[in-house]
Amino acid sequence: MLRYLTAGESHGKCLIGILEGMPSGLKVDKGTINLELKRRQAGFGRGPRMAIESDTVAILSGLRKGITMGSPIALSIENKDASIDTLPVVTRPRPGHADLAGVIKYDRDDIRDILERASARETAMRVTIGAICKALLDEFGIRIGSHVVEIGGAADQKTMIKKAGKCAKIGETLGGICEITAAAVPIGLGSHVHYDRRLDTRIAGAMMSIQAIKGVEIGLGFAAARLTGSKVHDEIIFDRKNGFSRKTNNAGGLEGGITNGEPVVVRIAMKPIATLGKPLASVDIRTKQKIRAQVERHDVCAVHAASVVAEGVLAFEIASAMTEKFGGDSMKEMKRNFDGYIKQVKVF
Ligand code: EPS
Repeated sequence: MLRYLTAGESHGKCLIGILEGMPSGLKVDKGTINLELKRRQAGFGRGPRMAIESDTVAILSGLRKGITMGSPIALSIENKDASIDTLPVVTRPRPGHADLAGVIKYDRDDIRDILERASARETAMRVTIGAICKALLDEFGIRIGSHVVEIGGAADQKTMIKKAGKCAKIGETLGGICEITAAAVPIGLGSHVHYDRRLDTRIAGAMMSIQAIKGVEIGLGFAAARLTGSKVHDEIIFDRKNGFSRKTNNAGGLEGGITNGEPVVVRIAMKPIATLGKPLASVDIRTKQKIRAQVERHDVCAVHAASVVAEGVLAFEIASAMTEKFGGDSMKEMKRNFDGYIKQVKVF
């Protein structure tokens, strides 16, 4: 079983992560993690913070000479902007953010206590953890990739960039859709036997946990509801060399909560960033007077970043399912179990 925790505020000292359950004997390259962190910081529409930070990871435990030992891996990313104690009090909740519900639930009188942790800055640590999971998956030939499908309803890059530029000028923000794929995933990860062992359950939940994600589809997703069965389900074929496969992949690689050997395909919908340059109506939590919402430094669009984050999140869920199926103590044991299973599948 793989699990992780993160800690850290957007403008606190640093972001922290602990990844537990990685098998021993896996090579982890810090440079590769840092490249993933750089990818997360890129894309058009990002705010001024990205010019301040140059996210790099410090690996504090769990590795010796760059190789995992089976012990928990402790990670940190320093915040260059660590101004949390001097930042102004926030009393005007932003619609769309955790501000209002959070400040009431946790009984604070400064919304900053909420927004600092709710911020998507936390995703830098999830990308770090995802990068280590990608290293594990790489050992089994599994590859994760993603692309931005739409931004603000536009599907071509020129229009996306134009829209983002226009939104920046008028104090607006944009969301979008990303598609994340895992290729060469073996048949049989996850299980049909119980709700919480279904891999699609876990993937959907994990995707929804990414800040600002409001929808998740696997394969055809919502479009499948508008078609007849014969147009949706993927016909089965067999040949001696490749075994069983499908003519199409409308199921997005998952049937009954189990991977079916086709690529796992996930789409996520991100809402527009909640901080608007031209803020919406709100109410001051102290005076209860009508007022415009808080304007913080912000991104206009962070869909490219979400795409990279979602890769990391998918990598974790698939790596976790892999360790469950093939054992997670050492790479040697895991590979032996994997190879034996693949042989078994080939002669089925
Ligand atoms: C982010 C850092 C933040 C924002 C963004 C994500 O930096 P700051 O708040 O200092 O400008 O750019 O946060 C949000 C989208 C949010 O709603 O808080 C990052 O590192 O990704």
